[in-house]
Amino acid sequence: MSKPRVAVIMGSNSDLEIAKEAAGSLEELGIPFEMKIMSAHRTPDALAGYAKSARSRGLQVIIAIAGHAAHLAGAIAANTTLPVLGVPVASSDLSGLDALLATVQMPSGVPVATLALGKSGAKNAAILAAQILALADKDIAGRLDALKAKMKEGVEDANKQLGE
Ligand code: RP5
Repeated sequence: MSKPRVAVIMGSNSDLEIAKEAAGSLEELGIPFEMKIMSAHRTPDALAGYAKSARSRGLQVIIAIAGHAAHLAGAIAANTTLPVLGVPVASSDLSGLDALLATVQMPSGVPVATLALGKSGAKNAAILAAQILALADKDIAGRLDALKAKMKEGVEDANKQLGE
C-alpha cells in the first residue's frame, strides 16, 4: 500500500457523501489518499496536531470538506504550509452560503483555495490536488491528460446523439 499523498478531511460523518466524490476521483487518478473525520469545533486539538504533522508524514495536499460555520479548512491552513483545498457543504438552513463564506474569506496570509459547494467542488478538489502533484509527477500528469480527453469524448458523443 503506497503512503497517502492527499488527505480528505470532513467535519462530520454527515459530509461523507460529498467526501466520497473526492475519494472516487482520487482513486480514478491513482493517487493514494487517506480519509478522516475531524472537526475544528468538536476535536480542535486532534485537528491541529494532524495538520502540524501532515507534511512530515508525507502528505502533500489537504482537502477539507465542511458545512455550517465551516472553520475546518481555515483551522488546518493555520497549522500547515501544505496547500489546503476547501469544499463548502450545503448542510445548514442557509444552504451552504455560510460554509462558502467561512471557507473562502480567509484573512491575509493564510490561504485556503476554495472550490464550489458540494459534490462538484469535492470532485474538482481532487482534480486540483492531482494537478498540484502533477507539477512533479509525470504519471499523474498523463492521467490528467487522459481525463481531459475522456471529457472531450463525452461531449462529442452527446453531440452525435443529438444529431441522430
Ligand atoms: C460541520 O457541521 C460539518 O462539516 C457538517 O457539514 C455540519 C453538520 O455536522 P453534524 O451536526 O451533521 O455532525 O461541522
